[in-house]
Amino acid sequence: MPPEFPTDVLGAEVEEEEVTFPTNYRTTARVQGDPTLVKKAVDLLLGAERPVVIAGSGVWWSRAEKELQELIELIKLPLILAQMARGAIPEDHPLCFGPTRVGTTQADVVLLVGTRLNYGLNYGRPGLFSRDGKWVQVDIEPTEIGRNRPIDVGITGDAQAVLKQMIEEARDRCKGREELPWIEECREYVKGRQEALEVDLHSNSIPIHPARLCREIRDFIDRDAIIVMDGGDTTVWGAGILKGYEPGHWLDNGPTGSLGVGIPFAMAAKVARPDKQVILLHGDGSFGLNAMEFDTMVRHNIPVVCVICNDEAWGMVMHGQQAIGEDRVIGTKLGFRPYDKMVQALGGYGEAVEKPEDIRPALERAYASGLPACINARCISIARGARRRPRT
Ligand SMILES: Cc1ncc(C[n+]2csc(CCOP(=O)(O)OP(=O)(O)O)c2C)c(N)n1
Repeated sequence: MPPEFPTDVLGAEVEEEEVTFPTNYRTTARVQGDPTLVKKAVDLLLGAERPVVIAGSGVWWSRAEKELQELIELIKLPLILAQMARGAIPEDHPLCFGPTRVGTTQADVVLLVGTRLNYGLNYGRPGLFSRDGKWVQVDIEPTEIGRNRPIDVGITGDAQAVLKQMIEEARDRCKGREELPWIEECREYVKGRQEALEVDLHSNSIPIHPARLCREIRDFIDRDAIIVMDGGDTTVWGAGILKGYEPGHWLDNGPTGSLGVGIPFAMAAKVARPDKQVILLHGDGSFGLNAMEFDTMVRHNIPVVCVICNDEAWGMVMHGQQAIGEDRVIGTKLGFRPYDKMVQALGGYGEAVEKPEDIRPALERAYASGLPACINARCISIARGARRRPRT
């Protein structure tokens, strides 16, 4: 590998006492929110009939999980989690609705904490979010506030610090506060969505339905497994079916959808937390981008288990093409590549899976192997909600 620094710099010798090592070079100060705006935000939340909180990765970076939980329990607010905030609050908490965009079309007050209105939240697109609702946004980066839509109360500040301020402001005003009927409506909505998914979760179809694949993974992995996802439709299925229960245990393509991050992320997660199960759910197209990093994992003995939802396509893009017309499918069919054999050849564990009942035994064998492993599952190519998509 060519040096990235001039060799004379790399080879230079210095006396240790001449060096200032980087200790205490970061402040522990947290940016507090403007108290007037904090009060306004709490007034809005306490006066709301249909409030919703959407929390994103900023909650993780600021380690604000405890405060987030305290606030939603105090005011009794339904919570939606996006990206790295998945698992910030266990997703079986009665006020936590995971990634389901519950109630956003009817909400009269929306509190955004540490998240952009990025593509994961459809940029706050009208129609998906209520038009007349009041919006409160808390973000450490002032230019993010109001970027994609007008904000009624914009609070620049650290998520943990501002949530603490909101808790202090709300505490005495919440004595005897009961749950709004709205929360039950949210629960009913999520129940309905889950029921609609039941058939797919238990599908026996061959090739395998992605929902069945995700359910098998969900039922198999430990509650504190680190979940990594990379792909298009695959990650939409995975995000809706897998659940986060621990802060900082969820890594995906992030706000720009950058494919190829899966193996590097999973590898880093396993190195950081060797005691944990790391599961990587991958699309087949995106797997190809950094697949050779399996060699790195073999050489350094990093036993990540990767399951490929192999729909033989750049699925999400292909489905977009198909929505215009079958004749518009260009360059997105990939065929079934034996990635399992590739991983085997590199010294890892590899297995192809064709039938849904073989997924769980394959997961057991992959984890038991103690090797970096690839389960290459042949799946049907289907977008979540495809039945509702317009066809022309
Ligand atoms: C680096 C990068 N290139 C291109 C895209 C555009 N893109 C979004 S989804 C997708 C298809 C992904 O296919 P695959 O990984 O097989 O997952 P699937 O959609 O089939 O589940 C593409 C190409 C992207 N998000 N990132």
